[in-house]
Amino acid sequence: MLSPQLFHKIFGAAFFLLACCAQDFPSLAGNGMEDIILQLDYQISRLEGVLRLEGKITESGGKIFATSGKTADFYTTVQKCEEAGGSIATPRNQGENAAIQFFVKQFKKYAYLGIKESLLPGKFCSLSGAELNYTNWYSNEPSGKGEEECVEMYTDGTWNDKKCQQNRLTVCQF
Ligand code: MMA
Ligand code: CA
Repeated sequence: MLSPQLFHKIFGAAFFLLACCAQDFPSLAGNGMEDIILQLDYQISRLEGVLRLEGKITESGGKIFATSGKTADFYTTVQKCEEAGGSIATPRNQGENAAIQFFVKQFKKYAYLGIKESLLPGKFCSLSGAELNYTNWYSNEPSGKGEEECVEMYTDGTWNDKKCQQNRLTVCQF
């Protein structure tokens, strides 16, 4: 959760940025709430532009995926993503799957997904426990029969059930 301190800092930074930006665009420099929102929107899209250019974020249907470029086991990945205010990447459709696959190809490293085996071996659910509406298993996967509780994404975007202790690319969603 966003602590009041962090919230205050973010707003402080936002107003600082607003003041800077208003100098560059005097016509937009007003005191109204609409101007403030416009300025914030402008600053956010610039930051997103930089991150996209650097290959650090992708987007699908309003969801943003991001990587640190580092590898970690499944539980560390879940923790790192939560510490960043997001969650481990969990594709809900082909578009989101492709947005995650971009990093897997770019870094040539498989990534863990936010999907785990349920109490029924061979049945996989999202981390919230919800049924999967979309899957993209590699042929003859899942194959672990209760021995491979996590799911990794291959370079071609397909999925494999896998033990959770491997080092895989950290990809989070926001
Ligand atoms: C490995 C492991 C499994 C996967 C098979 C596919 C031998 O086990 O990655 O999760 O299903 O390879 O051959
Ligand atoms: Ca497997």
